[in-house]
Amino acid sequence: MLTRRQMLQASAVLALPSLATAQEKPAGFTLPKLPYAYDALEPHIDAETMTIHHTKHHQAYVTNLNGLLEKNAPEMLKKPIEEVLANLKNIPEMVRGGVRNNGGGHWNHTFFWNVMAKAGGTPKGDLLKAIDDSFGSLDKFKVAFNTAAVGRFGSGWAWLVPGKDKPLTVTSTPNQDNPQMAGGAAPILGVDVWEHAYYLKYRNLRAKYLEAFFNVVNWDAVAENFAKSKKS
Ligand code: MN3
Repeated sequence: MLTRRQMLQASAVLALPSLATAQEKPAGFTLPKLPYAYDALEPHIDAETMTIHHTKHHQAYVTNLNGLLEKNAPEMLKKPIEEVLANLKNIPEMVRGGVRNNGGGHWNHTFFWNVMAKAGGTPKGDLLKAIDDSFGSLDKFKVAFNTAAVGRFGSGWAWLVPGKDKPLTVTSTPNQDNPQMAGGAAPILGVDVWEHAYYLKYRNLRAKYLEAFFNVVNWDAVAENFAKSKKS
């Protein structure tokens, strides 16, 4: 005879979905929906910039990535984007640069949309402690981050990443590269410093855009990314 407890345990096991039939990702990449409305980040990031950035720029990376892979490495269309970027050496050399730029663009923008929110809040708990331990204070972190972002010549990104000597460190990458593509850890926060991210509202004033960006950082999402980075 099974006890009531054993019966409950048995039914709990039976209720689990079978991993063996886990669905494969459909072939091809798609533009993810923004997690908020196009005007949600106003006045800091304007609706027109967000609309063009998402529906034109990000869409173009997705369309170009699919086109390049369909013709040159169709098996990669079913892989997660992280796997495509980690295996660029397997992409035919003639299109490797294109897959790098458009695949990186797809990953970076998907990440970027998710680290912003209308009511950004402030860092707390473990994340705030890690920022304090690494930079001295939240304000000093912002200076370090914005220095990296302003100092990125031409187009690229600035990132907050888990560090080796300190819990967190700041870095930047050119074009649509990101820290993982350079063999590093996944970032927990990033900012797009291509002119298309700010030119309509801030013109050439990248520093003004960065100042505004800190009003819409989704610190809960950053904290979640930080917690994940400590598990991996
Ligand atoms: Mn962009």
